[in-house]
Amino acid sequence: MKFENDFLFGAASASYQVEGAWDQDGKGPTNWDEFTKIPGKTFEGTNGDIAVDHYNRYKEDVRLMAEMGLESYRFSISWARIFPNGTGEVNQKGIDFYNNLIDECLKYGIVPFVTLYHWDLPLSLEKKGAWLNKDTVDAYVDYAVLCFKEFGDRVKNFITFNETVVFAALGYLAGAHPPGIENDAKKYFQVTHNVFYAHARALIEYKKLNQYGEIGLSHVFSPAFGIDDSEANTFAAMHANQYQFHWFFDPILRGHYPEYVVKQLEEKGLAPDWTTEELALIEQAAPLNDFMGLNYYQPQRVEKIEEAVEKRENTLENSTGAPGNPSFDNVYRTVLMEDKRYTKWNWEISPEAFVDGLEMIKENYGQIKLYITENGLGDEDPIIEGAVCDIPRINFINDHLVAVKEAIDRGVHIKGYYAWSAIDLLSWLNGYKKQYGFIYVDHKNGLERKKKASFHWFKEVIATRGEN
Ligand code: BGP
Repeated sequence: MKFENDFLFGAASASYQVEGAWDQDGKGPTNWDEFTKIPGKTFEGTNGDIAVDHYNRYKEDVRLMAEMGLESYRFSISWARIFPNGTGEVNQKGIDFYNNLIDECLKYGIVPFVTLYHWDLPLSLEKKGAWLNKDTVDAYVDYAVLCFKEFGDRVKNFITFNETVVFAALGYLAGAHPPGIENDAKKYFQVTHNVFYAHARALIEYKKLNQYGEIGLSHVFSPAFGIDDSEANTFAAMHANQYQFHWFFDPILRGHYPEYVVKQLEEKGLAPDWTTEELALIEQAAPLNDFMGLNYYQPQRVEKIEEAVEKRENTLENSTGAPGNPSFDNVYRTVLMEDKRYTKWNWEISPEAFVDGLEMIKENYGQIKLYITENGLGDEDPIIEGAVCDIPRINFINDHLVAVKEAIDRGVHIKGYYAWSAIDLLSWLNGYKKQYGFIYVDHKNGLERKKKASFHWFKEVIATRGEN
């Protein structure tokens, strides 16, 4: 495989997972600062108070990324560093931090790819109903505009939101993310709509500023496949894709919600409270998306449920929820299959399904520009004589890069690949036990950074554009 010169090789992170410094320099508290302190909510009570202290060590981290030859670094801004209360007073020190981080990237020619919202919401907004409250949308638009004005001269790639399905579903169906509510489908759909509306408004504001950069959003991409070709399971896959794929991609790229889902939600009284103005703005914004970011980890294998199951199990060991759980409407469940490969956390490893999924995007949404904004292997990395030998990660990323190239050759428009993650970081529910980075962080030794085997391997991949 050989990637074109304008294809970006990058790696990603998110503020809460790396920065630490949770109350340093005027940052306000967030929903996650509070949530992780509730007993039993995270693995062994881990939290991001210190994380890997990227806030104080960003220079060292960016230098290591530069040494790896990274062409782009995707990171998120913590809203509460900029607006400690979500709205109102601005914290200049927060702005200074991101200016410094951006400049540090640019110093080495690393393209900063900035996510505005990667789940850490200022606590004052969380307390007022978070994304259920349309005031949060107004506050978000103000925050986004401030970021465009402060950073848009040097940041040419903005992601408005990361993975709406995850924070909405884990927050309001599984109860595993803030605000920890279970089985409230009405609220879940309302949150998704409010986020799409916020995305639309931010896009329109961005374009008004004529900053000539790119803006889009990142969705988790977990295409559903039936466990066999039976009619029932083919239907289950179609249904899952309508709710988990089209519900998220259609409003962004087509400007309206999928009819199949809308009709069912209306029948069940679960349709969001939406106004014609909001729907019109979503439609108006659709052609303004410059790209779509895809976070791909695994596909879903689904089977139709014949008898409704009431019980829903959540496990901290697996943030996607225990396999076998029914969908919110009891139509299908996800299944582990004997002939598939899985990570230690039961996430399926399937570069083949990645290629099929990317083709699905092309069939449905044509030539929209895509960035793979996350892909990686969560593992407990083996340490042999002091060296971090993360060979399974090398194999995983290699196979997924081959899949990306295959999709490009089949005509899918993909312009970059961001490994999750640049550096080891806090896994939302699995603490520091589950690692993803090219750079190891030694928690027993003052958070010392170490290059993993994958660091040297990825450096070679970038240098040769994937040829070796
Ligand atoms: C994505 C999130 C990331 C990251 C990743 C791995 O859904 O955008 O922030 O956490 O998943 O997830 P986990 O840490 O649960 O393994």
